[in-house]
Amino acid sequence: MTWWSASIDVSESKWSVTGASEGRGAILATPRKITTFVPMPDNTFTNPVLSQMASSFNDESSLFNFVVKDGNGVKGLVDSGLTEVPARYIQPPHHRINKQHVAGSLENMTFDLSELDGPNHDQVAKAIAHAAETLGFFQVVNHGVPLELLESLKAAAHKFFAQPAEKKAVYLKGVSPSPMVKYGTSFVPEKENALEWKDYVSMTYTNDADAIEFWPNECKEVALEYIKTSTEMVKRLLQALVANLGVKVDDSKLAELTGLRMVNMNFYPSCPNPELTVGVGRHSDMGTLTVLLQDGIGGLYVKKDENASLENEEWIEIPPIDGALVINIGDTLQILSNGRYKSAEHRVRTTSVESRVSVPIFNAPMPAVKIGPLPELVARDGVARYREVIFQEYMNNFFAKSHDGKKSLDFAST
Ligand SMILES: O=C(O)CCC(=O)C(=O)O
Repeated sequence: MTWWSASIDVSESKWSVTGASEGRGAILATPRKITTFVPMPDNTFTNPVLSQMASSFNDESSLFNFVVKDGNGVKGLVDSGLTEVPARYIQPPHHRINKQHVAGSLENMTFDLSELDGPNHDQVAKAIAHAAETLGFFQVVNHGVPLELLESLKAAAHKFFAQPAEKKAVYLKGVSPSPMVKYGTSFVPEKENALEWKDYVSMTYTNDADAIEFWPNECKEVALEYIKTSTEMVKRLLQALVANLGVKVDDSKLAELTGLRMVNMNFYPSCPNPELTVGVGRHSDMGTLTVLLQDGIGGLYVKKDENASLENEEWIEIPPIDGALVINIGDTLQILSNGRYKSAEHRVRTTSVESRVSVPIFNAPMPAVKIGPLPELVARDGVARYREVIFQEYMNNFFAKSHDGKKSLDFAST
């Protein structure tokens, strides 16, 4: 039998497997360094604590197994006590969130949706459309989602991720009891050179009965209520945005464009090196409209001018506002509007202070729906800026690549 030693240098909290040894079950300890020897009959560590150590955060494939395949997630890494991010999490400089590129915080872009029912309807609808045409991001209050529910959603997210890895890992891709529930980490870890500092659970809505049967107990009721209470708001926003384009789209078509709904719970553990990592890399959302609840930690940024080069780009923070929901335009709405509405490029920084949670609902077309620029707009503009695509194909392309700004839209470009 081969015996291996694993050592922890307590002073630096670096864990590493230091090599084979014939020592037997010995534990050597000094105040700064502990070394222990464990049997390796088939290259697996049996003691869970040591196996964490051994899946050394410097060895790429052990790290990948520990975080991605075994479902420990970034939370598992952080709970192991590491004090430096492993190399696999270090982003190339142009993906890091550099304070010099932050151009302030989003102001005067919070709309009171109750005003859509009163004498200020046109003014508010116009302001919403203007936000959609420029930044692609805004915030809303009096949105119809109860404020207590927002608090319960954040608490449910914390409760889900606080569970031991084995409880969450039952929802890993390939073993989850339903394809409608997926727990994971980063975005597409198999394709990413640098991983994102985020764990998530994603729940796709098909019907109430499936949600109650398959979604995780810790969050199913609140997530379902969130979908139900936000549906009317999404419809009203889309009606206002479509009306502003001067075209008629009936309600059944609007329902088709938001018929696929996914509610995610995102967990961003505190990070020892926020300057080197990202919570979510630069990307736009694939769907029609995203509704996002964020907690009070902050860290969500939107790119100000989509055409700015990497050197000149500026990012605006979407500040947490108690009781507000963040809305952003997705690729589908940019395509439908023939480029008039901007699918917003955004990203999330990490922080060493505290863990952050966010709860987006991605409202997207049903997979079989064809999306393309509305014909009236093509006739008016004299050009179709996008081709017609089946949303399932758009989605397949979206999930096949790592986050890279607005490159997802290239799939539909003419
Ligand atoms: O956590 C956030 O604020 C944004 C999350 C996000 O962009 C995403 O899940 O795609």
